[in-house]
Amino acid sequence: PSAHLQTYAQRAEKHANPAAKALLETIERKSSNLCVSVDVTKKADFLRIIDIVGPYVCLVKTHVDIIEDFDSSLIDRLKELSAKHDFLIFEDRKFADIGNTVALQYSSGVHKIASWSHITNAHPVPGPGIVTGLASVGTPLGRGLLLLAEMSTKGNLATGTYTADAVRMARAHRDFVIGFIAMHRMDGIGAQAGEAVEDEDFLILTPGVGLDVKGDSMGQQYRTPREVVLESGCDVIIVGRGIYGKGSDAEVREQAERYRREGWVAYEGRVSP
Ligand code: 5FU
Repeated sequence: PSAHLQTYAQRAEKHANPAAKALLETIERKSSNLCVSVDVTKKADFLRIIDIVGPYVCLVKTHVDIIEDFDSSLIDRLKELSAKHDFLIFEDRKFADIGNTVALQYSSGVHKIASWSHITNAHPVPGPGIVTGLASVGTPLGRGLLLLAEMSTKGNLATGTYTADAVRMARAHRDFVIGFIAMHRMDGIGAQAGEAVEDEDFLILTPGVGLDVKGDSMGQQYRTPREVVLESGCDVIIVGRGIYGKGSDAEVREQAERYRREGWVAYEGRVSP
């Protein structure tokens, strides 16, 4: 059967990339396909929210460049929380430059992303050199890359042949590119006639997930976990303001539990209808 009709555990066995395998195993172990995006600007808030949602997530997504009081101790604490609560880390860096530059941005600077982030992502717009550049840093460390094949926002340009070309770029780098940021499954998209792609299993991580509102004032569009996981076949739901934007710690915990449950019920409905 198509990969998304198999269990996360079955799929984990077939992945060679260490980050993809670890993510699938974590999802299975914690019964959670929830990734929380912690888009806050203060170190203390960032760590507090992660400590609250940690038990309910497989993955924590970061934008470390928005943290005003960033320093290397933040990364030490983040790694401690990752071990304490058993989740992986995804820096949503959206690299978009030439291979040589992204290799430096990934390994160096203030953030040294490759040294702590299991997964990161890149726009395919510069062409395959962006993957080669990031792989030169990430592959020796056992990291995984997602390509942005689609986006969640109104009017975005990642559609049609652009999306198909992103999938083809990923197929040429199967050891390092573990999947996509996308709104639905990419199975067979962009394949040449006779190209054997039936067994491919790219992970689909999907932002733009919310249960209470349809969007924001800047083009974000939300779908429910059911629409994303059951109807569109995506693997991980990414939720930001729907969880961390809810006020009290108790409410944040409650929303994390709620999205974990909704995401998991949708997955169960998919693999055993
Ligand atoms: F690639 C994308 C995309 O297409 N849409 C997104 O929303 C990434 N995102 C990220 O997911 C965005 O940068 C936020 O960090 C997060 C969504 O946050 P929200 O608060 O759930 O809207």
